[in-house]
Amino acid sequence: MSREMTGAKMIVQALKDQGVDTVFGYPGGAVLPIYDEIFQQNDIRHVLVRHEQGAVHAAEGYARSTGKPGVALVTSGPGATNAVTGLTDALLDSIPIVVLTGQVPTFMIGSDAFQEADTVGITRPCTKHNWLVKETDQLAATVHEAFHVATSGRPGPVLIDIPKDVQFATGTYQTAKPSASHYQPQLKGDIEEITELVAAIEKAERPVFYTGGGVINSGPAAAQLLRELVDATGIPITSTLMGLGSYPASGKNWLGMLGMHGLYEANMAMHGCDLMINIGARFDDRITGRLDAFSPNSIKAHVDIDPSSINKVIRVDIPIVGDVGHVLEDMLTLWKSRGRKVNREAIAKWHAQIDEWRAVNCLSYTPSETVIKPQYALQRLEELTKGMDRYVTTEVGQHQMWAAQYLGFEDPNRWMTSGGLGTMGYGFPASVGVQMGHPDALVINVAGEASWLMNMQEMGTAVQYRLPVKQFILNNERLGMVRQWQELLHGERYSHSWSEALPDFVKLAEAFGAKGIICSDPKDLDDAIMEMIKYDGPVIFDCLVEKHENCFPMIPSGKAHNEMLLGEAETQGVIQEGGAVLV
Ligand SMILES: Cc1cc2nc3c(=O)[nH]c(=O)nc-3n(C[C@H](O)[C@H](O)[C@H](O)COP(=O)(O)OP(=O)(O)OC[C@H]3O[C@@H](n4cnc5c(N)ncnc54)[C@H](O)[C@@H]3O)c2cc1C
Ligand SMILES: Cc1ncc(C[n+]2csc(CCOP(=O)(O)OP(=O)(O)O)c2C)c(N)n1
Repeated sequence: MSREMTGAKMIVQALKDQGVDTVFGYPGGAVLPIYDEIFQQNDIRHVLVRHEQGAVHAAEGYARSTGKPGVALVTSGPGATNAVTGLTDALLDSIPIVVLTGQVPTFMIGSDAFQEADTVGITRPCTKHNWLVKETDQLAATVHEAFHVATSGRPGPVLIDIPKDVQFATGTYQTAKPSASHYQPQLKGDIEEITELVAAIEKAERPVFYTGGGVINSGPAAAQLLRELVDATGIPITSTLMGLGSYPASGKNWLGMLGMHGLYEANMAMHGCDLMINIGARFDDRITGRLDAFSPNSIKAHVDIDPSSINKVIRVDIPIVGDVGHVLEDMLTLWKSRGRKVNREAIAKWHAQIDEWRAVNCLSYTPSETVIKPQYALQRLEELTKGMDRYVTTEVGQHQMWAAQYLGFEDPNRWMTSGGLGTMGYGFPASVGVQMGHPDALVINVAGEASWLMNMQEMGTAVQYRLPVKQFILNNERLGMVRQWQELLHGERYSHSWSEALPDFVKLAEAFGAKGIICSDPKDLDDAIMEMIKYDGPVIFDCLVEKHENCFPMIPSGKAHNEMLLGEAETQGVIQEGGAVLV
């Protein structure tokens, strides 16, 4: 089907044809023709954010929680530059989003026109791909290609820069033809490599699954297949921050998160395993620690859809390029056809060893009756909300790590956090995006007060669209994660890591027309959390917590897995040097 229409109308039509129901955006001169078209239709909801960074993070939250691509629309110049942090965030975390930017008219490009910025130049390194469209006839096909690129293979952010004259001009609308794209990533893994991996699993005595965000990217069917394979083999499984929920936290083979602030048992299993099966993770430095000491005696397999991810950081013995879902399906078929063999005796011994590491109870902390410990706040939040239709976003810092440690995720797409870029200010707008995608769900942003203030303007968005997002702020009046590093690694010189002028969060909530709750006494915490959950509207919960609590376990940068600091467990003297357990 081809039809004549203006470029602006084409954009809106192409979004509809892509099944888009929500766009997060902020208008300006260079996108007014598109806003005019949005005004004249009812199929796509436009959410007016308060800052373009918020639009992109909201699109990320929407995308991660729904499995559909997120869409943001911003103007030229400052609109586009404000979107850069969100684009980079989505690139590092492999989140599929399509960002549309207005541009000055084609005949003015390069003339230092009002609100002109070289958007494709600026965003080239922080997008998976970007386009400047100079012909209205190319517009619809470019939008369709953009959705294909954003969502295929390793997902990521794409950007289309659209000059204003291209929006006004008339051209021919082209419908989507996905098969026409040159970009067709490999989905099926090499069956010989997969067979080699299955054979290695049969022989392994201390195997471990190391899973990551790629399982979530692949879709819910992949998480289901992963569960089947783990149950069928009985192999213990850990996950990165980005993969939480792929395997249920209540599952019997679950080791908890690994890495810098991961659980002792997960990191020790990675260190001591003889077969590491990486499914959709990228050997990030928060995981590997010191590279020459990383899991020294294991055979390593790596399943990843992005060939450039393989052997980038760690050389592997069994590389498999393909989509997690497809590869797991082939693994399961082979596993069943070969008679489902594992070395049961060795694996039982391996589990016994892991149980010893687990007995260290690395998440223990000193409780308090007078002050709310952040860990306690999250334990109570978990207890009072688990089983609910719950989605959690976070900001960045200690609270983020405690949330990963103390909240349990049973399903994929329920946990949205900024892992790769570590963007303070991500969580609140992301929660707005999640709530737009799941209007009836309980959406909680676990925040630190410093991160939260970075995009607090989105309170206006939450109130305007009646989004009942809960902002659960663990307020330590410190840049907690920075303060912790200064305490442990910089001789307790607390250089600029606290704020002397925090707002009254209850009054702030009220100023926006939302509800504010403050809690400082552990005895009041349950009631206050219940009040937050039950309130039908946006809430800022100011949870005043212990100011100098440290987040453990912790592998200091550049150290090996078996050199982790355990905090409480260590001071109780249960760990020997080298990681052996004394209990
Ligand atoms: C303060 C702070 C502390 C942190 N501490 C930790 C920590 O202790 N532990 C931790 O785990 N992380 C931690 N992180 C996060 C860390 O920085 C990385 O973001 C994270 O470890 C990367 O996760 P991942 O390996 O799963 O990769 P992702 O970034 O999720 O990448 C996914 C990988 O899967 C591949 N992939 C994508 N789609 C598919 C598909 N369909 N099929 C196959 N492959 C696919 C991609 O190519 C990529 O290689 C921390 C972050 C912050 C901000
Ligand atoms: C945009 C941005 N600036 C700076 C940092 C560095 N940084 C990481 S954690 C952190 C402190 C976060 O403080 P807060 O949000 O209060 O959380 P807490 O660690 O206290 O839980 C800082 C400054 C960052 N990650 N992102």
